[in-house]
Amino acid sequence: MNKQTLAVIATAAVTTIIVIVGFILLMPIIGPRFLHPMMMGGSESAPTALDTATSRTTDNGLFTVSWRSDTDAVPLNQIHTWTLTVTTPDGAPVENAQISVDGGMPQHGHGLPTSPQVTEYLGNGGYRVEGLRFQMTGWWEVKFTVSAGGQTDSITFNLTLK
Ligand SMILES: [Cu+2]
Repeated sequence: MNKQTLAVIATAAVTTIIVIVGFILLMPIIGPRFLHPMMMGGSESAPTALDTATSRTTDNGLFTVSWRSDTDAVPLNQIHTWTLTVTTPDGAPVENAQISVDGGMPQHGHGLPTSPQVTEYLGNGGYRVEGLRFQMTGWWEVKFTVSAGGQTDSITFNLTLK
C-alpha cells in the first residue's frame, strides 16, 4: 500500500468514528423525535387522578386562574388562542399582570412545540394567550407564571387531548 491509500483509509476510519460518536452524543436530543410516533399508540395512559379542572388556584394561593380555548374544543396540531382570567382568591380582577407560558408532555419529556405568549390584556382580569399548539394526543401540562403587584405565583393545568 502506498502512502496515498493509507491516507484515504485513515480518513475514512476517522470519519466513520466521528459520525458514530456524534450520533451517540446526539441521541438524547434527536431520540425523542424519532421515538414519538411509537408513543402515540396509547400504551401510556395519563395518571387516573389527574386534575383537569380549567379553573384553579395558583400553587401558593395568590391568584385564581381559569382558561378557555377560543375554539370549541382544544384542537390537535393547530395554532389557537386561549383566554385566561386571573383574579384574586376573592374574585377581584388582577390587572396588567406579567404572565409567562410554559408546558409540555411529562410522559414524553418534551416541551411545547411553540412559544405561546400573552399578547393582550383584555380588561377585567382577562388575557389573550396566542400561539398554543399541541401536536399529539395525550397528557399535556400548561404552566402559567403570573406576576402582579410585586408577587409571583404559578399554576400548572393538565389537559388530556384525544
Ligand atoms: Cu409527546
